[in-house]
Amino acid sequence: MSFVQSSQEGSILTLTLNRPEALNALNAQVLADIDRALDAVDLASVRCVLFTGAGEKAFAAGADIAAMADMTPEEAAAFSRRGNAVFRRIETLPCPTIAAVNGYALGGGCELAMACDIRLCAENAVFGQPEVTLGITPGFGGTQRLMRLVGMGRAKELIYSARNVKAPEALSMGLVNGVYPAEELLPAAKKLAERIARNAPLAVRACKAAMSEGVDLPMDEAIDAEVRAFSGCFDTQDQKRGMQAFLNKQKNIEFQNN
Ligand code: DAK
Repeated sequence: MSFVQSSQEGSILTLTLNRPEALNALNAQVLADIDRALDAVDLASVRCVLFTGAGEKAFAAGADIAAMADMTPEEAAAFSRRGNAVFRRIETLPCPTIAAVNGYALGGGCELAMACDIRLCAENAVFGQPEVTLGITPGFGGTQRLMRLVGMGRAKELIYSARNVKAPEALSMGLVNGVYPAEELLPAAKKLAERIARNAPLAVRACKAAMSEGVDLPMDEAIDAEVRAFSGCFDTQDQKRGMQAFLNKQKNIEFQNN
């Protein structure tokens, strides 16, 4: 049995953390199951991956505190490396990812959402990095990704104070891109995923690669990343399809992933 449910509709793959009795807390098995689900992503047919949580209360309430309570520093380092490796895989997945945050996204749950390209949330969502209240630091990328998303000052305030942020504030600081009534969250996330999936998939992936690579580079090197992404598109049939369709005034073109 897996703690991650995988279901594909068309080219949209939804991965649902499925451990609702512990608010989808991330233990070693959940991380291994996410890793396995990522192994199974077939980029020939998947154009966007959605992450969400089972149940009405939580996306993920963090790393599993019971599992961490008695870890030695060596075990903690291994757990952190493991979680970081899985989240980095999510972040570097070639196709776009969307977190549909349906409730608590605390600690590792917030970090999982931040490893995705785009975050949408339900009105009941709560974000936070409560680790310092437990005597630890964020361990799955929170000290690094939060400041990149909301700026250094806000990230430091939230991480040092362990203050939780509700959906409207998360929206105002750019941590999420949209807030929806709970029942409209998944449909909205799927609608966005479908809109992304209608575009040339290799071009979308090249945009992701250029932005992900460029964000930490000096501008001249970042622009080189864009030149590589842009020129690479001219090796694809989809560039020819897309431009010919425009020139022929043809609408609703189907891109082919090549
Ligand atoms: N871990 C394990 N179990 C959890 C959990 C968690 N993070 N969060 C909730 N649960 C479990 C509860 O223990 C409870 O289980 P039972 O008692 O029913 O068996 C069940 O889920 C329902 O939770 P509550 O009864 O507490 O539900 P409430 O609605 O009253 O409260 C809550 C919801 C989300 C406010 C509350 O559960 C809560 O505060 N949860 C903990 C949130 C939290 O502190 N999360 C951050 C975890 S720390 C690192 C690696 C990773 C990390 C750090 C370092 N290294 C190795 C360096 C990451 C750390 C974290 O994510």
